[in-house]
Amino acid sequence: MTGSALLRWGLAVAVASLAEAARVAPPLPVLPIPTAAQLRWQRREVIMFFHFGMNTFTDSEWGTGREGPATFRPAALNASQWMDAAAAAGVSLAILVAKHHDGFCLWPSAYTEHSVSASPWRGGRGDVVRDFTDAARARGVDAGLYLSPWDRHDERYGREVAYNEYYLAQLHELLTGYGSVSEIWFDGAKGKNAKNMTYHFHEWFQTVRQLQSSINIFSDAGPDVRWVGDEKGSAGTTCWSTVNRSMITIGQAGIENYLNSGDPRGMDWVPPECDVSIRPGWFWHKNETAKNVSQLLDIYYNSVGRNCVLLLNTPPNSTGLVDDADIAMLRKFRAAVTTIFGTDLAAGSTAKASSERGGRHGGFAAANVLDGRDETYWAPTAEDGRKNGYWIELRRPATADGVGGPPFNVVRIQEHVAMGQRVERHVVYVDGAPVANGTTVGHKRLHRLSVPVSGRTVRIWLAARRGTPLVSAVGLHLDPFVAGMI
Ligand code: FUL
Repeated sequence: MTGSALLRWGLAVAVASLAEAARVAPPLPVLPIPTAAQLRWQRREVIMFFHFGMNTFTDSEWGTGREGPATFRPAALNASQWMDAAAAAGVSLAILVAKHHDGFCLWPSAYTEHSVSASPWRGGRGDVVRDFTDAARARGVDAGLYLSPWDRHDERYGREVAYNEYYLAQLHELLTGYGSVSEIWFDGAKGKNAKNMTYHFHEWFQTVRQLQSSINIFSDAGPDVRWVGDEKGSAGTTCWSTVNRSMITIGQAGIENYLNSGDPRGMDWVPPECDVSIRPGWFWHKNETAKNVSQLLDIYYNSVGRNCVLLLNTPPNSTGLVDDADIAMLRKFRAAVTTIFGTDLAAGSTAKASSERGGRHGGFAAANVLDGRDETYWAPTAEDGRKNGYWIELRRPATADGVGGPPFNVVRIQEHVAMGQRVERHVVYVDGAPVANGTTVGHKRLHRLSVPVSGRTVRIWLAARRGTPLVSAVGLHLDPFVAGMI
């Protein structure tokens, strides 16, 4: 063979083997898995709540239902100013309480006279839901709505069919009149002495789905998003996105622990949302003030850092505006989160793992945990776990002193939850010494270390799991607020 013939032959062989090297398929999911809408919701991480209504004017949390509509008179309601608060917090979804337990409707419902239409506000021609949804849309924020099942005003409450029909008619108004609604909140709360009444959740939920196909339905029991079981913004240190919905009765006490931790044997994907107010109350009260940055960061770590979405409430005041001080606090909170997570001290590291599905170039390499994308992930081979167990390790570039990488005190681990939640127990080692351990990981697990550590290698040991673990990210951060540096 001449030299050029040899070259042509060599090229032909190379092209043929390239064509033959079909890609290794992704592993099978571990059921249950999230819907597209649930995944979108999960990736929002922080969303906002606006409690505003009759209680804002009566200095109460639970109105009696006997308040006169004339009491509702915000002098300068401006929903686009509320969106300044949403922008300060950097959220992409905001939920408005359209009707709280007192039954007063913030939109001109055709099915009751107890609404903004009967109030002096804007001569009875105002519609807070309209202002809110318009303002949100104008700022690129998605809108959600809360419609309290418990209604202390309406005389139909207690007459099962009549009230369920009324409630459903209001759902129709809210879900057909205001464009796309991303989340609807069904609150299980009800006073001890309230009339005994069965809510027709099945009818309500199916109607919601018919009217808004990509909405997420929140209640104690989902079906899409569940309550976390407390109002402190704190999930369990073990927190599964899965539960068995059949174990949960909406509004029933005693299920809080189950909701807080979820269920590793759960057949339903219903991840938790942590609702908490920036102030002591859900509604605005003159003498209350916002939590400080360190309290808000604790809440962030205990919610977002434990596989949840944080639903943070900032109540507008009786003028119809969010207090400037609250907006300033949201801005500080956001800035703190950016300070901590805006810099990844794992950047520039190399990654290796106990094995890589399809090899180093098979699409599931260890390096995927460093690429900043949710869609890519590290997957081990199926046989891996039988040998040394599953682990992934970052090797960091040396600092000038050659001793270790820059110090960090937060370790971030993220599972590729689109394929199911798998990790049951994990340990974090720095240069061979354990620095943190925990149970579940889920969409995001944040470990705060009591003191910053340096080190060349960070290894995540996945000690127990349902199926092979799939990890989409590992990050290292320095939180100056923990270390008392700020
Ligand atoms: C609770 C309600 O009773 C509170 O007033 C508030 O709306 C909170 C978000 O849910 O169950």
